[in-house]
Amino acid sequence: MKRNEFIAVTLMILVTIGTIAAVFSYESYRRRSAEYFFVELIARSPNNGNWYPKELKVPYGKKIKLHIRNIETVSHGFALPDFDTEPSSSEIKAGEVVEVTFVADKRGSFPFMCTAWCSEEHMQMNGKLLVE
Ligand SMILES: [Cu+2]
Repeated sequence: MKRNEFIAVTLMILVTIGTIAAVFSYESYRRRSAEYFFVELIARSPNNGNWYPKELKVPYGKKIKLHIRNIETVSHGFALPDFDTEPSSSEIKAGEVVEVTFVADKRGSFPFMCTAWCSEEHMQMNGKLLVE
């Protein structure tokens, strides 16, 4: 085999192995993130539309990852008292996103609410989590 041929064959083998390795590592990364059911939640004061969506539907038995985005200029908070969330309660500063995880290990309808005094209508800033 000529030297150039040898180099070309070696390169082809390396590229093939590299591609296969990349596909497998991407697959395993994808599977790991699929362990979680992702939910986006937007925090707004009641006079500005309230939580969006106000009813969150999640599948029973799954690990849930909530991304809560505060699109306002005041701080909000989040609590879901019927579940063992991590963290147990959060402050969501103006413009920030926080991540809350928990296992949806109970079926039914459960309240979530704002835990920061954000406006006169603060007490109405609540929503429902539906686990089905
Ligand atoms: Cu609030």
